[in-house]
Amino acid sequence: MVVKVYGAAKAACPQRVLACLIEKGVHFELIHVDLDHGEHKSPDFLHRQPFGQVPVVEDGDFKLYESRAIIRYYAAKYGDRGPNLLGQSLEERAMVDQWLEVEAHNFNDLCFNLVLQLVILPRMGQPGDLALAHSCEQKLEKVMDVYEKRLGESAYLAGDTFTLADLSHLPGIRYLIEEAKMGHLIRERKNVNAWWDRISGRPAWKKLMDLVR
Ligand SMILES: N[C@@H](CCC(=O)N[C@@H](CS)C(=O)NCC(=O)O)C(=O)O
Repeated sequence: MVVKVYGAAKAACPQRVLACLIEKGVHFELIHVDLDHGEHKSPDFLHRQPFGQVPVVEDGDFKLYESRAIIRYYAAKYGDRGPNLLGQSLEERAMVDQWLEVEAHNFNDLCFNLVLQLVILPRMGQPGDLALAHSCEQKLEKVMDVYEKRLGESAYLAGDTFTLADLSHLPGIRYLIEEAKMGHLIRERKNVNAWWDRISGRPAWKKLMDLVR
């Protein structure tokens, strides 16, 4: 069964899902949703995702939205295939959940706002709010200090192996480094920098970047 992924290849949230599907060797078809022309707000699309956002997956009759729910689903569904992205013991799984929550609630909002103000709004011909971007950058410095300490204790966020907790950061950090020119947040921290090199060097992520570019 080919999984249908509705989204835009260049958007971060669909990339989170695509990275997971590639890690797990799941066949997918990407159905482009034209965000630039508001296709995600059309009645047809709202029928699939009532908040008008990508990604959405369709797997036979099963439909799911919210990128982190989707990656959890596929990591569990294909638990016996490819790398274990969820952790083995109850405690390992709880650590994966903890860092997935940190990504969603401590990291993502700041990262998204920085990219919005510095990249997306200017690209749409609107000035970004530089004061807001600066405040997000300052807050993200503090968040990354926590990551730096954590990654001094283990090679990956949830422990010794790559999991969804790491995978979930890939799209946002790539945006920060390559598009928002905020690479110093990563590069100036030894452990975070080594972790980024490890996770962005994975064949699945490189394959996705080849597809996207
Ligand atoms: N929490 C949602 C967020 C989805 C989201 O923000 N998607 C963005 C693309 S990365 C989008 O559709 N933006 C258009 C919009 O919000 O109008 C998820 O993780 O799936």
